[in-house]
Amino acid sequence: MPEAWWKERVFYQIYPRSFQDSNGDGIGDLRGIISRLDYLKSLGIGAVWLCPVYDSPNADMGYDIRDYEKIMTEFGTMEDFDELLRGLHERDIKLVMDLVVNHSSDEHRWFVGSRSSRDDPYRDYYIWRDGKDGREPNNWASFFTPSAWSFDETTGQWYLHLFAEKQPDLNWENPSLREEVYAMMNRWFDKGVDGFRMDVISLLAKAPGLPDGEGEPGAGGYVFSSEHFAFQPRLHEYLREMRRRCFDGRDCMCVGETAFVTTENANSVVGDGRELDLLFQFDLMDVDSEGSKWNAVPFEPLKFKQVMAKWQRAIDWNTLFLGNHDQPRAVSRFGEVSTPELWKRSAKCLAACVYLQRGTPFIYQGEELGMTNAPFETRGQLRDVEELNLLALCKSEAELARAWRGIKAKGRDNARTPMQWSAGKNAGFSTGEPWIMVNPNCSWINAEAEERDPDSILSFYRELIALRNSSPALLRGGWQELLPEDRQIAAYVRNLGDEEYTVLCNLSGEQAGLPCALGKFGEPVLANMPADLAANTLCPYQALVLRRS
Ligand code: TEU
Ligand code: CA
Repeated sequence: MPEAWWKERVFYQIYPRSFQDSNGDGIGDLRGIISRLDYLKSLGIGAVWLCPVYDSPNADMGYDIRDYEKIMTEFGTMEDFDELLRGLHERDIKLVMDLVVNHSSDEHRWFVGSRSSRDDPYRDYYIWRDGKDGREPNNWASFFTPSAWSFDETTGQWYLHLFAEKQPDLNWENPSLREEVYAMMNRWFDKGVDGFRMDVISLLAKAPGLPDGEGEPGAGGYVFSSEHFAFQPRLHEYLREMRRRCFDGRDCMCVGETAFVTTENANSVVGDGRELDLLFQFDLMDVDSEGSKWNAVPFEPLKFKQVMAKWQRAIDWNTLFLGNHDQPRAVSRFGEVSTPELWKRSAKCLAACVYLQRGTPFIYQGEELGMTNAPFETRGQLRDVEELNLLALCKSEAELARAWRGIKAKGRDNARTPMQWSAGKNAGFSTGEPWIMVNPNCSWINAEAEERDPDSILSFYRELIALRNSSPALLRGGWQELLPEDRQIAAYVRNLGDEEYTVLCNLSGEQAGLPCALGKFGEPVLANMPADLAANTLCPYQALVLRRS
């Protein structure tokens, strides 16, 4: 019996602004995606996660929605959207929309009304509070600004924004607000979309009374108080209501971006299918930083595989990903880019290691090409509000140098440089001036070149996805770890019935020993380099998948 479709398909995440420009304005758009539908099909993926395409002033690149039911002008029209949806469905590719309902844009009509007067019918769609002794209502810091509060002169109160000032938090305690969100979601479902990726869904409920955080004060003395706004009790009530009102009775799916999820609370939102179907956890994204994301620490294979194993054991069905639009490029942070050979081999090794586990793979655009971090040097090249706000806080050369080290290693713009289609002008992304710098290495890292190379990362991703799609054991089999203590090799077995696969990945840059010859694990079915089955070692970044039945 096939499982739910979202368990049987590989997802591909599209950041539309940087995927393909069709009209030469330097900004990716829906018609650009339409022109690449056959490329998407050629990957073997079965679903697309489309980052926000709704009308937005782009304070946070579309994660600040001004109208939930209008397409962002620079991305195209609703007719373009309908054509894209048809084009995907004709190719048996599902479409999952990114939806941001923890906050809206401050230019949304709800907030324009809400801030106009304390008696406005939309006042209570947002979180307004009186200040305390002339200061913010509490000491909360935001993800993007020192304080999570901004004062509004017109009505003399503060409003909450866990992200940028232009992203006021919606008040989910208000049933009218919730009703409006559900109605909007159902209208998108009625148009034929197949599901939603729910942005920072774990933050919808805030602690009653909005108490001060007790943690370490950060910039400006404010305290990042996620213990008061993540996984709060009423979250489950909202998610269950949303499931009943929007998802029940439809062949659809809901994947939540569950910031601050842990292996302890994960099953409270995905355990019984009454809330989310899938969740994104970020423990793997945090293995190369300590405390703040900006404090990069060396990548350690053992830590990486321990996090993967912890999550394979913690919940029955994981999402499997190496990056997204908020993360630096995987091969630059977890692989090796010092030589073309190691760049190619390590990118393939990471993919085999992560995507053959038990769960649903989510590939981020350009990852299948081995796209790398970009050589940002100046503030003028940056576009991300998170990076720009970080620089704005720096008060000394030393702080600036530290911030730049963080931005170069972990900045979100690294994942947002244009898709590298060819070695031509602007990497074939646009005939106009792109909205953000094109990575100069598009001269050799590009789809056109990799299409022609059977040994390319692109070719490997196609083989990997085809192998997964063809194998019940890889699609829905069990998972058992091998060599748990090994500091270099990630190894696990996937089995179902009499079909068994062993995945062996040397995540390190050194030779690694095995307890037995490779051939003992079966017949090789996927490899990122020639393998000597009599050997009991793996070369640096060597990956090998063997099948026994
Ligand atoms: O991300 C939320 C989130 O947790 C990330 O912003 C992450 O904390 C940060 O980038 C790491 O430093 C979602 C969206 O994916 C992101 O693009 C938005 O900026 C954010 O929510 C606000 O909507
Ligand atoms: Ca365009």
